[in-house]
Amino acid sequence: PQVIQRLDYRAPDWLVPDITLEFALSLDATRVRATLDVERNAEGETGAPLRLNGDGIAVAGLEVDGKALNDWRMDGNDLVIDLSGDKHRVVIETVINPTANTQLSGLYASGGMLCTQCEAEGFRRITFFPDRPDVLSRYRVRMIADKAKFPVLLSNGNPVASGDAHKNTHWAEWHDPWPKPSYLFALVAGDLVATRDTFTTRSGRKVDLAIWVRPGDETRTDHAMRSLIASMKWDEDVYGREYDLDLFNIVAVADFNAGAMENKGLNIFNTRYILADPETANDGDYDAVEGVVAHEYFHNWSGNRVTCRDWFQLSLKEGFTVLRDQQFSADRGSAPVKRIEDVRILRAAQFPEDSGPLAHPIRPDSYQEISNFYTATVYNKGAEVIRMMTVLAGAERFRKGTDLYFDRHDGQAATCEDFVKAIEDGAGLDLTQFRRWYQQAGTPHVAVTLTHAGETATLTLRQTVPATPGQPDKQPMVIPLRTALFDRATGANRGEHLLVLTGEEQTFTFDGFAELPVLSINRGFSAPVAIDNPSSDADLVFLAANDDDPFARYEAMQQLVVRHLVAAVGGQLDDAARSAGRAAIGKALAAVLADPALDDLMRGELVILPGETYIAEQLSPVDPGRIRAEREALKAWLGTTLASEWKALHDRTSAVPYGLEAAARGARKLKTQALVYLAPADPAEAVARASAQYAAADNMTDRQGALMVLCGLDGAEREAALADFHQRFADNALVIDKWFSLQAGSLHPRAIEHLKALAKHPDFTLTNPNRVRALYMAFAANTAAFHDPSGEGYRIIADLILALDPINGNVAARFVAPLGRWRKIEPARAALMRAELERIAAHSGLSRDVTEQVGKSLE
Ligand code: HT7
Ligand code: ZN
Repeated sequence: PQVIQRLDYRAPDWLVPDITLEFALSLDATRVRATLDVERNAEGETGAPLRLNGDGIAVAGLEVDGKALNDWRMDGNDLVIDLSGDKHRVVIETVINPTANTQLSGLYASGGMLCTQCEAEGFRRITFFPDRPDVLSRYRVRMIADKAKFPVLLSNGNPVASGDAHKNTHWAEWHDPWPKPSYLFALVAGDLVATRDTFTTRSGRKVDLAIWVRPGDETRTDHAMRSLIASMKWDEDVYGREYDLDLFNIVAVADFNAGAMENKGLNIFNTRYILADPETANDGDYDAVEGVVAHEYFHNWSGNRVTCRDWFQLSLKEGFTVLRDQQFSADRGSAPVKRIEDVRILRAAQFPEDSGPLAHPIRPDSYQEISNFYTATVYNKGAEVIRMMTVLAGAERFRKGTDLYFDRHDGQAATCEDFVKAIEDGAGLDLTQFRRWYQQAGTPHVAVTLTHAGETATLTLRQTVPATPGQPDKQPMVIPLRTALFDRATGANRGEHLLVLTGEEQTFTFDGFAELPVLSINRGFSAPVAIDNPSSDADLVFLAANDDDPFARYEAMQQLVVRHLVAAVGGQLDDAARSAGRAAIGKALAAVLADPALDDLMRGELVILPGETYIAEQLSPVDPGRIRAEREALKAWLGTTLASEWKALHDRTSAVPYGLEAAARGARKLKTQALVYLAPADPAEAVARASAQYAAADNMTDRQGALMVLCGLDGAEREAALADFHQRFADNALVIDKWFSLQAGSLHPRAIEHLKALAKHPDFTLTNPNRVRALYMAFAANTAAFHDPSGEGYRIIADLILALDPINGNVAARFVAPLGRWRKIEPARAALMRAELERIAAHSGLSRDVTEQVGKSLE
């Protein structure tokens, strides 16, 4: 396979300052006429021919400077034209079939409408073009289409003109004044309705806002619109960034490979991240809509005005934009709870990636298929790396850095190095060693020892960065750790220190402690590292109840449980140690349940047990069956021991009426958590309460929570609730996705059997990515089912990959990672996992996406 190397970057030989695209749109034969004004790039290779990328398209006509041209050649997928001068006009015609485009990249059909997805390399499936992010063009787009089928015609920028044409057709012309790379081009044609609003920017520009959806869905766009308006205001207030067109359009489509796309002035969204109302969207869905709407809007500056020079720089826009959307959501709701959620995602998705065969730095060095690099590492670890810059610089100086970055690079295609340099210069930091975060993969581990002598506490920190594929030896990183020491006598801390670990080992001393203090380290999760913390269980119980940093409270609680479960799974606990461990956890949990100073949203975070993947990360080799068994056993013990507390909690929270405010949301979170603990302890009680919660539910959070608990248990109530849910929401695809997920991800011992039946359900289809993810991602994350000792779970996922790959290689490739973790799993299962990867690899005609992921997973 061809491997693209970061260091092979060369400036483009030709630029395309202007392009006009004319589309004669139809579902199965769209004609595209592209007029490219091309000019030689002084920085390119002298005399180089014009090389235009294509993918699955053919030349249906070609003119240069007004004359038909036959003297062109294909080099693989590239169209190559020898041009004598420095400036030419090249006109290319292609014909594409959007309905046949099941890959959902380029121009495709979704439920009778037409839409585009061009990032990363979809534009070349529409027309021949230098499809790379450092070629920026002004776009003029003319569309002609059947008026009844496609009454709405949208593209980037501003509408210029429109009118009726021959035989029931109409046309529209759009112009985008901002030069942009081809990956930001977008077009939508369909029968859509808009919810409208306006936003006036701080300099007084009135911007028309529209969210376009299929008729009937317009009642569920309010939350997205509110989120958009709040994002526009926030970016002005916090980053000084103002919107730069008179119009901002969002379109929601049901078939979409990712979450959403930041096309200039015309964001295209997965319906999942736009549509929300209390009956059909849970509280997490509301947060996701807010976060993704903000994320795409923020790209207007971090991604569009300043774009990426090449795809190795993806984290330049994605890491920074994730940080910005996280900061926005933190400001909108509870900042500590948002931080905990972000860390939970990082640990569940990014830590395993960083310790597996697909590990890569946030700025990768090579790729075969760039779509495989839209990863938790590039996005979430990328955000953590920039967050560390904010910790080192402080908010004010960091803002000086981002101002300088936007000033310096506005209108350019920039690199991660440009970003770091701007923060360095603007914030006045030396980030020389810090740059290693861009170069080295792997989650650093920090081993901690705290000793005490006389009046002095001595903290020793030792870092190791694990070897990752292609990077056997690592250099020490810059690790900023917000730290506090608590006085045992007073229970108070002496103020927070920012300890910056730069060497392999460093010692820090603290005077004035009469006895060994209690250590609170990596507060706020100031660095994306794993801390090997020696604190006793008693100290963790103390921190869980008393730390003044909310994240540290959560962390202490997690550590207490993780430590216990890791020992239990490893068979290291005798009866006495098991009882002592459980007692410590029970005590901490009881304190959390009783603490009147805690709000319910935060309480909800503190009572959630660490996830199975995070526990697995601490073990090697992993026996997933034992993790499930021990975690469930602990849950059952806590459910029994604190049974009256859980019942009282369920009663109290059930009395809180529905609302979107924090208190009501917190109550809903706890309501289902109470059932989660009661389920293994007292199934009959849990079934009765869950059925009542389901029946009384006036919102999706309560209904889905109750159904989730019922799904894991046997009985008529389970079947009745599932049937009711399906029938109630039969015409709502996003809710039916939940119905699939709940069953595939359930704790039920026959989850595999359920999955096999669901795969044959008439509502299941391989052509809709949301539906595929709903069923199979939930299943792959269901450790007991996926890791069934028979290997059936592995076979199911391998079969899925093989069936899905010809339809949608991009989505198929996402399912390789669960099988790729085989090296960390106990030998019997590992052999079965590896065999499935080999079975996939033996197939001919695999997509580049799946080939790369499977190849790396077997290396
Ligand atoms: N920038 C967007 C990336 C994206 C994408 C990538 C690969 C295949 C399909 C895709 N759809 C959107 C999303 C974002 O980060 O905002
Ligand atoms: Zn993004």
